[in-house]
Amino acid sequence: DIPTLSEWYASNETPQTEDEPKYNHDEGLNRRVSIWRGDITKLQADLIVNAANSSLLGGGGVDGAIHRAAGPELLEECEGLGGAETGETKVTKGYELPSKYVAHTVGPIYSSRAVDKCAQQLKSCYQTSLDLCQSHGGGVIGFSSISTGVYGYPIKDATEIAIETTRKFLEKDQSVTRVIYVVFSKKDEEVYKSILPQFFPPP
Ligand code: AR6
Repeated sequence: DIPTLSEWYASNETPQTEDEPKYNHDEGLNRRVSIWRGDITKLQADLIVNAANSSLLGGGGVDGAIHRAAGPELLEECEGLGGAETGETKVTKGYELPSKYVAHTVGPIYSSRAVDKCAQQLKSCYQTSLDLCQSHGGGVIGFSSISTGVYGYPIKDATEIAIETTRKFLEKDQSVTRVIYVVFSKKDEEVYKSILPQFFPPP
């Protein structure tokens, strides 16, 4: 049972924010967003988002974990996808995973000399994943923290992009009932917890 932001805010644990809220409070939206520290391959969602590479044929990190947990049929389907460009996303079934679908998105390899381009590509990863969740029936989507591992994207910047893209999407969409940000480390959890209240403020 993963608490929603709404439940988190209602608990005695007060969120610590450095900055002023960038959006208005919206209780309906706060009930559709969660953060969860754990292994995304254990999450039961309608669609989980894999931080893949452009081959879409697996790799290390969360990609390796998803392929191991989904079983060999996932790689077979991926072999038919023909890869993807940075910022692009392609969907497969989840096979042995508890989730129905996997959206394989290709995050940017971070470069401090191309910050704007990286930001635009990362935003596209989140946007296209949300769009694909919608077109596959909506429901619960679980995001991994795209590009913030091997690909080196600074966690705070990446988290802001993840959350702002989600906020804008949820305001217009009703089919995605829940967004779960899956974080792997305590440190990443703290970053998400400090940034979420700026985009989904408490009452
Ligand atoms: N569940 C949830 N999050 C995880 C898991 C897991 N089981 N394992 C790792 N993470 P990364 P990238 C977190 O490096 O930066 C692969 O080789 C991890 O702690 O997996 O987009 C691909 O094939 C980090 O916070 O993805 C590509 O070649 C986040 O997932 C390349 O790495 C993303 O880290 C993509 O690099």
